[in-house]
Order: sequence, then C-alpha cells, then structure tokens
Amino acid sequence: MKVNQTITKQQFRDALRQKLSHHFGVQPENADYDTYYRALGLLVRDILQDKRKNFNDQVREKEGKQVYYLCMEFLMGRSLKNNLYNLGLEDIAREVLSDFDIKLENIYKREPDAGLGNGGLGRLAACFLDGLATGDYAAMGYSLRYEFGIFRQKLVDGWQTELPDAWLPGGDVWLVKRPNHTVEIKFDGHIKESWDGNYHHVEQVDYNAVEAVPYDMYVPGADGKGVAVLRLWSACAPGLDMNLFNQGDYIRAVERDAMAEVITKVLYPSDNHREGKSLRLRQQYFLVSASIQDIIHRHLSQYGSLSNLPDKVAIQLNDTHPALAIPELMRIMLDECGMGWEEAWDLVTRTVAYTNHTVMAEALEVWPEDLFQSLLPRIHQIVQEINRRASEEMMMKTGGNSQKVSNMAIISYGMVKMANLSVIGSHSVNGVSQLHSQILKDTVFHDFYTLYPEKFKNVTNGIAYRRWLCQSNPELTQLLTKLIGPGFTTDASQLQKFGKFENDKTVLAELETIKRNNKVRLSNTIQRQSGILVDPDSIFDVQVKRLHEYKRQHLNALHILALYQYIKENPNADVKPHTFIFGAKAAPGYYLAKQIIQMICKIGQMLEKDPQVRDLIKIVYLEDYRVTVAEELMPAADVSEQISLAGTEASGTGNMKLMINGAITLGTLDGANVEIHRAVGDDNIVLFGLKADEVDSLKASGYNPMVYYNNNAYLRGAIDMLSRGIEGTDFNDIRNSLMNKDPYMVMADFEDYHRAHQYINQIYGDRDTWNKMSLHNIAGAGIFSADRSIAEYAGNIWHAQPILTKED
Ligand code: 26W
Repeated sequence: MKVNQTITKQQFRDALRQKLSHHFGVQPENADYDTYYRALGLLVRDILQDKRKNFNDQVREKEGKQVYYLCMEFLMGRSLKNNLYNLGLEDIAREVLSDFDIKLENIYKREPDAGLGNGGLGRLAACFLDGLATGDYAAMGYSLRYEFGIFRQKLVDGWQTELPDAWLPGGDVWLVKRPNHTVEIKFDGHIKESWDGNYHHVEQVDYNAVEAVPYDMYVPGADGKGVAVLRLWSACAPGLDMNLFNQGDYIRAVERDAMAEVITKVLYPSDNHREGKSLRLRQQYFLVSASIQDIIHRHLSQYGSLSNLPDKVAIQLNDTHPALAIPELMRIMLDECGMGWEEAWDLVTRTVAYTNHTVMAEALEVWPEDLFQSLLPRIHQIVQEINRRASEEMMMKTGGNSQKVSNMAIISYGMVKMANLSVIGSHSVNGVSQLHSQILKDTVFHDFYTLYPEKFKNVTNGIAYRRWLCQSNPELTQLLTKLIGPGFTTDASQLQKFGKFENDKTVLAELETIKRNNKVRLSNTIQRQSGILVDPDSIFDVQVKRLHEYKRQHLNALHILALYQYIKENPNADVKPHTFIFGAKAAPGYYLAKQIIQMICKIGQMLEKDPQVRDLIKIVYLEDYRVTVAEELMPAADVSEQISLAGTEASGTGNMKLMINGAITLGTLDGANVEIHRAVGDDNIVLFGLKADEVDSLKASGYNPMVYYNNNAYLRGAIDMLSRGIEGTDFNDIRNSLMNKDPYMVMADFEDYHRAHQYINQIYGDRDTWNKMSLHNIAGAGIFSADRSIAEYAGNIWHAQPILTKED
C-alpha cells in the first residue's frame, strides 16, 4: 500500500487478507479476534513506518531541530484505535471488518494496555508524543522496554495485591526491533588513566557490559503526517563471558548473563517515592547511556561534528530520573571526542533542559555516593568535577555563602543529589503549572533562582484531547462538530465557541442526554465486572489517580462516612443519590495507602448492606484502574474530585480530562486547578479548603488536628468509626495518623469540603444551571491541550520549529 495517497476500502481489505494469510496462515473466515488484532496491528504498523520514513526524509533535508524526550515512563495505553483514528482509517477498518462479520470494537478489546508508567508523569509523556507528532516536530521519546509494566491490581477483601503485567504478548505488535542500532553500556569496574603526550586517556576497565537493543513504536499525529518514534531499550547480555566460561566458572558466566537482563524486567511501581535500590540506578543509567549514544550517533551521521549540537538537538529530561544524561554527554565529549571541558560543558548545558514534576520531599532523588561510584566509576568522576566547578562559581556568586552553596551542591554528606545536578546542567528548569512553577522558585530551588533567575520557566501540562475527548466521547464530539464545526479537533482553542450556546435549552438538553448515555454505558460495565448495580441518574462523583496521602482519598472517604451518619440520623433528609467512584493503585510497599483502599472498600460494603442508604449513596472501587478504564470513565463523570492539599499536587492532568468531558471540578486551589478556575470563572467550579499560603502559615503556627476533631461532630463521628471498625476491620492506623500528625491537613479541610459537597448537591438539582456549568467547562478546556503545551516548550525552551509547512 502506498502511503501518501488515500487508502481505499478495497486496498485495506486486500492488505488485511494478506497479513492474515502471510503471517498467520489463515483466511478471514477462520481467523479469531486475537489474530485479527495482530494482523490489523501489523498492517497499521507498516503504514506508520512508511510515513515516518517520509517524515524523516524531510527532517534530514530541512536539517530540522530534533527534540528528544527522555523519560523512565511512557504510559501509552492502547494504540490501535488511536492509530486508526489519526490515520483517518477507522471507518474503512470498521467496514472491512464488518464485511467479515467482525466488530472493530471487539478487536480493540484484545489489545493489552502498554502500562509502562505509574501515573501522571508517564501519561504526560505519552500525551506529549501525540502533541509532538501532531505539531510536526522532529521528535523521539526514549524509554525502557520493561517486560512487566505497572502491576495488575487485584483486591482481595479490599486489600490490594499485585500481579505481574506481562504486556508483551499482544503489546509487541507495535514494536519494531532495530538490532543494528544496538549499543553497549558499561557498568562497574574501575578507571585507568594514562597520558599520551598531551592527551589524557581515561578508560573504564574490568567493567560489566550490557547490550541495549532498541524497539521502536510509531506514534502518528492528528493528520497522520508527522510521526514520532518512541524508542524503547531492552537489556540483553552480550553473550556468555567466554573467559569465565573457559576458566570453568560456568555458573558465574550464566549468572552474569541473567543479571544483565534483569535491568529491563520490571517498572518500579512507586510513584512520588524514591527507592534507593541499585537496580533502579542501573535502569536509569542504562536508559541514559543508550539514548545519549544514539542521539550523538544520529547527530554525527548527519553533521559530522558536535559543535552545532545545541542548534540541532534539544534534550528534555522528564524529572530527574534521566539526569545522568548530563554527565553521560560530558563523558562522550571528553573521553570519546577529546573535547576540552569548557567547550563540552557549554554544549551540554545549552542542549539539556529539565522539567520538575513534584515537590514531595520523599520523591527527590538522592543516591549514596559509594553506590554511585562503584556502579558508575567514570560518571562519578565527571559528576565530582561538575560539582567542584559549579560550587566554585556559586561560591563567587553568593559572596561566599557556604550554607547556600552546600544546599545547591550536587554531592554533599555522601549523597549525590539528582535535582541539583539537573538544575546545574540545564539551561531551563520548568514546573508543570503556574502555581507549581512559583513554588519551585520560592522554596525547592529558591537559592538557584536567586543566582540564575533566567533558567526558571513554566509550562502548564496538557492532554492529548483527541484521545480523551474525540475518541473516548464520540457523542459529545459529534455534538461539538455539529455546533462549532470540526476545527476544534486540531485547534483546541476553538472549543471556546461552544460557550455561545450557554443559554440554548436544546443544546443543554442534548448535553445532558449525552452525559446520561455515557453514564449508562459505564454502569453496564460496572455491573458486568463487579455485580454492583449503579443508578445512572445518581451523581457520578469521581476520584481517579494514584493513591497517596497528599491526594487525600481519605478526605473523600471521611466525607462519605459523615454523609452516612447524617442519613442514619435523618432518614427523611433530601439527599441526592450519589455514586462515589474511586480508582487508584497504591505503591506495593505503601502500607497506609493500602489501608486507605481497604477502608474505602469496606465503607462501600457497609453502605451496600444497609437498605436505608444503599439507594442513596454507593461506592464503586474500580479494580486495576488504568488508561483503558479511564477512557470509559472520563466521559461519564459529573464531579471531578481534585482535593489535594494546596501546594502539593504539581499539576494534575486527570482534572483536565474530566473537565473537557464536562465534569465539574470540586477542588482545592492546587496545581492546574488554579488555571481551571481562571478558565471557567467562579461560577463553574466548586472550590474549597486552605490556599497554599494559608497552609504555610498554619504549619508555621503549629498545626493541631485535634482541634477540628473536637469542634466538628460529623468529623468526630467519622473518625470514631475508624477505630470502632467497619465491616469488622479497624482502621486505627489511619485514625492515628490523622489525629496525631495529619501531614496533609485532612482534618483542617474537612468542614469546608463538607460544605462544598452540600453546594454540589444543591446545584446538581438545578439541571439548567448544572448543564450550563458543564458546557462552560468543555468550552474552557482548550488551553489544556498537549498541542498548546508542546508549542510552548518548542517556543520557549527548545527553540524548535515544525518540520512541515501547510504545503507539505
Ligand atoms: C523516584 C520515584 C518517583 C517516581 C515518579 C518520583 C517521582 C515520580 C513522578 C515525578 C511523580 C509524578 O508522576 N508526578 C506527577 O506528574 C504529573 C505530570 O506533570 C503531574 O500532573 C502530577 O501533579 C504529578 O504528581
């Protein structure tokens, strides 16, 4: 099939037949769903590969700037539907399959999620690849081909257990192995230095080598012209060590082999919490060294010199996890290209930029220096030298303030601090929402900010809204297209035009019908999967995100307990039927988070047992929440719970997905909620709780959670239920944490949260008002498009232009 011409139904059918018979030896009549899925996958992959080649030819010809996005996580989810949609082939595929008596929707279901990420950071990376391809930037993402992605969550009596997620059988259709781009990564050993005249040789000897084999996944943009590549590295032993083998040390040889391949076995499942494990450091260096070698190779093969690197290459570090890119680039320039330090440092710092995604102290990455040195001896030397020079400069700039310099140092008290390395080695440091970027300047990186103010920027996150709106919510998309034309599918700012219909009763009614249809669909899925009967006319109140104390799922749970008490005490009260939907995975070792999950499930059981409340309030805990579940959920939500303690959530992106599908945010002024508020105005969002500065002053004046317990009977009642036990399980650990420390001020925000919920109840009853609010949320969501975020990165940080012009 040729690429740049439209594909006819006949061609598509022939190509599918050919894939089925050539790769699987079956005719369409005999193929099962899995075989159809794989055949379709291969067919689409071929088209993408051709398109990427065309696109790449133009990049080379125009000498366009390359953007490389380095990230330990890409939470891609499924690809088939997105790829067909972006290629404009979904209708043809549906018709061809239907001629074979097959439903395309059933084929979609055969695809496993590529769950190569934990949560926000990983999904953002996936959304950004879509934005990069759509904006026609020459872009590649680099990550690891984990054999096991984020674990599958299974709840046993409400307790989370973890099962391995073997996604490759099924997920691998999208991966093209590129063995001739394999590179070698060196770990361990020690450094041998020698002089050859004036030339200083540095060599790592007695090292362990691991091969990095790349697998490419193609990501098409909206019009299918620009195509980004996600290059995933897989660790492979370089063949048995014949020396060891010949010395009879057969077991050690095999052991070393197995050790090498462990590197890309599994994704670390902690989110916002560092794991000081040496395997994690190996993963990080493996990603970085493979990617940087690849980037340098690609650049040299086109330009033959590194002196123009910052003009032709931008490298974005997604959080500090790939920060070793900085010393790795230095290593190659110094040791392999023979460049001097100053020249190399200038090139590196003008090429690399860093995005911070969290201010949680426990997420800041530090490595014990002795581990760092023994695993990466040459990188350690280079980091020492970067640190020495930077400290000298900072000493001068601060007028000899050694306290400040020690704060900003890369190595101090025997620890290597990755955030400081990232700031020092980058020309740009950005946060992911306006509030978060301000907090970085005021607190985490304050000393750096006073010395290098020009480095600090903001780029508010965005989402791939074609996935999260157009593909997930076809009815709403159809309504929008009918009213404002199709322009919004490539230019999200046009969603604003929808605002004009705020007083159009027919439109508001249509909006309500669409929401209800989506709720019915979700209810059916819930019933099928968990047996719970959900009333589609109840308020669907949704909190979906990783489970973390700072995100305060337990605040939500306490409110439900209070509501329960209220109904028990006032059986005739006017309470709107409410379905509280949760979805969240906890890090496997995060005990309190697992307890919170169990508490939510047990409260759900208690409600369900009670005939007096079960038709009024219900809890649904969605097991194994992931991208594919989110795609069905977002369109069905009425209320979007974004209730983190102000100043803790860097941005949030689920808030944007819910908003664009017409949910009303019930939230604190945290992360991107601040900008959602600005976009929709006071009337179209329900805010509550302490503001970030109030949190700071309350902390400073000595926070005492007991005060709130003593002063609020509902809160007291709810907290006391935790120790009395719910469905036979007590939750004293949660209770004690809240009563003694309450690090995220759940108790302080409870009362106002309760008030906000009452307000939600009240306005939900006024259907016109609610639908109008919903309409304004959809209309105001355009700024949260990943296309906009990418345009800002390109303009303010990468200085990169789109490769294609309108004529291309
Ligand atoms: C080292 C352990 C670790 C693992 C993951 C530390 C930190 C992380 C991530 C940076 C945590 C994360 O996903 N942060 C989220 O990033 C999103 C995208 O910018 C934001 O929207 C979320 O607010 C932020 O929590």
